[in-house]
Amino acid sequence: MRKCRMWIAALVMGAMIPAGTLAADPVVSNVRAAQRSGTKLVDIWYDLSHAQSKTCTVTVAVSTNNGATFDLPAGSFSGNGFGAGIAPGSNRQIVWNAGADWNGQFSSQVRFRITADDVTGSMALIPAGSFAMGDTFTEGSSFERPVHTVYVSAFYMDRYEVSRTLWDSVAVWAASNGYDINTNSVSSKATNHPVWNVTWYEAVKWCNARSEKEGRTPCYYTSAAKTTIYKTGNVNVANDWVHWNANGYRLPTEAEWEKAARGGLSGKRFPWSNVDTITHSQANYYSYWSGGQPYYSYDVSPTSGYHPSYNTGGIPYTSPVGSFAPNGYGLYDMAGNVWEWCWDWWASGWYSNVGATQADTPGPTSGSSRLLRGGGWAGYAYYCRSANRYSDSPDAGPNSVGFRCVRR
Ligand SMILES: [Ca+2]
Repeated sequence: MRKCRMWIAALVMGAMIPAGTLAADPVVSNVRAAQRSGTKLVDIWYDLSHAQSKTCTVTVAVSTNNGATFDLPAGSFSGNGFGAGIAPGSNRQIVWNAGADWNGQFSSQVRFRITADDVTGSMALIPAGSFAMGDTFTEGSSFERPVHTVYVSAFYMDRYEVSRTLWDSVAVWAASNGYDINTNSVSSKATNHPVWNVTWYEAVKWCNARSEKEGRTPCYYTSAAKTTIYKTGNVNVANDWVHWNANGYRLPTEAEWEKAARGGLSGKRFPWSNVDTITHSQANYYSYWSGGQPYYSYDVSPTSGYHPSYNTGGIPYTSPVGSFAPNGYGLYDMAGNVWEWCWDWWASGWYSNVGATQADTPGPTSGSSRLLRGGGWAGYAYYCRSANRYSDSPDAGPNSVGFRCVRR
């Protein structure tokens, strides 16, 4: 008979320093870990240095196979050495609640990878973890339910919708490097406004061009063999034609988008934390009124119709990207301004499918339209809810749809 054993043996691996580390990159060293006696908590310590003394965002990945892959969907981390704003120094501490993530397990093959990132620019780190996806208010369409738990690995997301300036900076390169997109492929109201008139196909090709321009590995290919980079035409790239773990840019999956929009909060209607209502000081949307008052109880705009500050100069009434306060992850315009293309095929009953709860789910394997999220300048408050789902044909380029990118 097998005796009761310690449920886990926590061992250690050293710091993960990415290939091509630059002199100014943060350095993690002296990683140690041990299970706290009598508990299901694991203490992880490390030293952090940075040539320019920058604070870093620190994340943890867990391997259960001696570091071959970091396969455990763990997200229950805390401590003064975890998360954003970690200052360089010795003996930074992370506490892993392994009982929450991996209860009852025993292994001598556990390894931890500590990553410190000093990125403070145009992308925000969305930490790994599970979240409740869907309509917790039971007020949206039936396809926003059931609410289900999804684990999403850590990723970076553009803080802003892709602006005309950003589009052009990549599109100039793309046009001379084999892509059939260019600076004239899309429309915009001004250089600091989001692009629109962008199809799903164009957005995906632009992601690849942005990757190649920066020397990153593209994510999208024209077959499962992943030998030919997707650069031209309208190709319905399949889930298994995507190099999901490449370091290049791609569209967010629907699950990534909703986790990011919620900003680390749960059970909130919108991306902000203080209230479950929306008004024009928070987002660029259309306040739909009926009988002299807003139609939706959670819409508290004092004026009906389009956003009064941006209802000028002909449609679309977009606003400059980042015109409103960011959410808890530092992301702007996750409600309103332009709808944002996501990766996934649309399927109305998807949330009842077992695949919807798979870690890092890429969504259905087939369909005829692709997901849109977040509402837009012409959309009602209803569509700005973080749980709302919409879709359009991938070859459509409406005047209220744009996108933003994510990457590993
Ligand atoms: Ca938006």
